[in-house]
Amino acid sequence: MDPHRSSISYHSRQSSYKRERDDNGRNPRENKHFRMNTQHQYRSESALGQNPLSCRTLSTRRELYERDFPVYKQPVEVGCFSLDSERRFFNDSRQMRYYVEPDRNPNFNLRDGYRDRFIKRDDSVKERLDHILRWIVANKSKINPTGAAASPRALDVDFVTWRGHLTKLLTTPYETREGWLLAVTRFRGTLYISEVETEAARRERENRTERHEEMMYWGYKFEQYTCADNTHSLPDPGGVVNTNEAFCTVVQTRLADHRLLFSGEVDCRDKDPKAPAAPACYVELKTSAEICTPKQRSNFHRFKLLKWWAQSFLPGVPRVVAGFRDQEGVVVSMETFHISKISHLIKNEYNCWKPTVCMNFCCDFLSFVKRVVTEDSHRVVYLFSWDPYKDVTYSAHRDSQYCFLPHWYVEEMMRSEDSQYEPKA
Ligand code: 0WD
Ligand code: CA
Repeated sequence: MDPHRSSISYHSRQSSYKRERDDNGRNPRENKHFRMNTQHQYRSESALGQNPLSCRTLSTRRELYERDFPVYKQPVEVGCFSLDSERRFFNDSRQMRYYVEPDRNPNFNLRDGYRDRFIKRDDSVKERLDHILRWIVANKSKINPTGAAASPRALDVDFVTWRGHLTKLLTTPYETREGWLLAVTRFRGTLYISEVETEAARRERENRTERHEEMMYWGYKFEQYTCADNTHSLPDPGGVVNTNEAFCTVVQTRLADHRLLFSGEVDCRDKDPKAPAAPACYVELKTSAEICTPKQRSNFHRFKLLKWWAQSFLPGVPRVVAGFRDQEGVVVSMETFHISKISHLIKNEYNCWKPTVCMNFCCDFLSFVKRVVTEDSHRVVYLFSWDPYKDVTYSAHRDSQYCFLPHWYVEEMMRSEDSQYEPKA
């Protein structure tokens, strides 16, 4: 079955997605499209196969993405929202916290409170894009400032997703352990991307060791030692850590010709009222094992800094403050990493990751999604699947367990769109 001609639920085996070879005739549209930029032509062809408009898979091989850095517009914060201690949504910044710089050698005990002052979010509950969609419904005018007349679609963006999903895409060409599944629905012209937990991830989540569970707490405990609730208070390490609470920024930006709207959780902001506007005032907090050997330093550069860079670069968060901890969970030193300097830091690492490969892969993946996801319906999900050392493949599913746009969202968007065309009284 040809996935381009039919989006009726089908589930062919991977081999059937492989492109039909097309050695001679390409159609005139392709020639026109690819004559614009000869260099891009060859790169795209090698990433996508001989015939970019009909290929079924996308390669993740690094060397295919080593070209000029694509245009990535300065991300603009268009709003924010908060999730409270019971995971309730608020269209405001009530969960914003303020960074309080600790000593250089702070001796924070990250294990404190794990047993008696920790409320853990239920991570078996899948929230999909719901919080972002709630924000969109509450803020539609902010996304379409010129009014809907300028655009036939409900939202004036190409993609809506979580920042964390984009981070996974950026790091894919270098990922060797964890695959991913991304569900995509085209609805009123906009592509919504929502992660689906893989079987492997579910097994890992359900079989975490006690040590692993505790270590996941350490990152949140570090936030509690370094964040205050307002500009003139101090952190309260005696309080409860509740991982239901979150402050999320919503940003708009553009990657090449892809207009993106995404949200990401922000740990805290600079408390100086003269600090630059968001997202430039935001601070990402991290903990990491202390670095004692050259091998550990090299691994930190190769793996950790890649993830840290990708996550903060996307929303335009300029710095990561890291607490380095020992085996017992005590923070022994602090270091600030400026996102714009990370690529220099890793330059001496042999065969290291490259920001341009990350961004070009993400860009080509989004182009691939635009080409594949043609049927506009909240009832259809295209499932993109990737495992390390493999190509990206996809399947399409109608009225399936993968549908993720909630009824209240679909109805609200249809209602408001219809009302735009009502004659003015
Ligand atoms: O259910 C899921 N599979 C996911 C849910 C995956 C990714 C995100 N989310 C939700 C969470 O509800 C969270 O509130 O999105 C929100 C964060 O979105 P994001 O910023 O796009 O995600 P990401 O960049 O992966 O994570 C940012 C922070 C993490 O900080 P660290 O320093 O560890 O990277 O969000 C937190 C965590 O503090 N976080 C979560 N908190 C609760 N539950 C989760 C989660 N599943 N994932 C990340
Ligand atoms: Ca963090």
